[in-house]
Amino acid sequence: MPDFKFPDFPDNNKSLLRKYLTEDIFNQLAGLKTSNNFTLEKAIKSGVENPDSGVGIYAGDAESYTLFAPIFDPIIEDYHKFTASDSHNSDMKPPEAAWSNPDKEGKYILSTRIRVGRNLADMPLGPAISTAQRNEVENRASIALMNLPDELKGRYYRLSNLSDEERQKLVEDHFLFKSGDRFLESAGLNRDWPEGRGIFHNTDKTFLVWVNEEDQLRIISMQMGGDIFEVFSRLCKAVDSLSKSMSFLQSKHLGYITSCPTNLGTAMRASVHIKLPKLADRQDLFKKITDEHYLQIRGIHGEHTESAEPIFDISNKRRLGVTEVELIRGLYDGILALINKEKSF
Ligand code: ADP
Ligand code: CIR
Repeated sequence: MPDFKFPDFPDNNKSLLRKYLTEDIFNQLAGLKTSNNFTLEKAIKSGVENPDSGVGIYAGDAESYTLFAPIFDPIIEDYHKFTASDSHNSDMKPPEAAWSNPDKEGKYILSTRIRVGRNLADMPLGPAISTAQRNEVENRASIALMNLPDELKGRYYRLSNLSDEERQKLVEDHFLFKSGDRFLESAGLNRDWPEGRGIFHNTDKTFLVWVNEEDQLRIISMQMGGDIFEVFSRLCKAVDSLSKSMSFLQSKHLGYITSCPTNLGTAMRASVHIKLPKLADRQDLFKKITDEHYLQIRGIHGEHTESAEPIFDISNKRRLGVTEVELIRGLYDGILALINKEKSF
């Protein structure tokens, strides 16, 4: 590790990594290694190589979050408003009474998607996984996915067996992850690409599972329109079924453990693609409402993309210290506030 020095962050680096990595913390952690040989150098490579990172750090295993706690803890607290003494609870039981669609006339919400990330309890996370372990994850996932009930039934497609056209079409239609993400590349998450990666989906593509991208499993429920309750109910059913045949990495304090600290806890991102032409011209108001409801605005082609049309991806920003049901409720209320404001112009 002789060349590993305190990073020379450029001024335009606004990441949480830069905000919290002091020389003291660096010197304290630089020589440490987890049992999977994961180091601080590997953890911060993405944030150092990509100055436009918002966060800039990844974990190689559950132990990374404790061994490197002096840097992970303040980042987790800043992002999720969750302190080292807080606790996390999960609630994936859809409430008895269904919530109504926040956009009953179908004028604003184009589609709804909810995903959760999961990793296997007995494996390192993607940044520290070996080729053989990653292939073993794919093997176990494809077997578990063969036994799903009813509308969840579908087929697993290995990324290496898809033609470029098939892959591209799935990406453009918002069903599949893109290839070559530079943040994941620096984090070691693209090693051996496309080996061990793939996508499962049912016939209607309302239930999908990504295998071995940023997390070992991304379990996804999505459909056109704004029926958030139906999308959430399908996701809960799928996660429940998969939990019977796979054991997921979790801790009492951090909930489900993921490679990126922004996904800890519920590992859930619930989003709508929503058309808001008037609010698009009032960025100050738009941001005020999303901030009040702890929501994030992304472009509609996924993270780190811009929206050319006035259509936005609006999702819950926090994932830790709040239950899944509470996050869905928060998204619902925030969407309602955005639609009401849009109607008021
Ligand atoms: P993730 O949610 O998995 O963290 P991204 O922001 O990269 O990651 O989004 C992944 C894909 O999901 C992208 O193709 C994006 O367009 C699509 N997507 C996200 N939200 C929705 C939605 N509400 N409706 C349709 N597609 C969506
Ligand atoms: C970054 O730091 O920007 C990337 N590593 C992704 C971080 C996770 N996403 C997010 O906060 N929206």
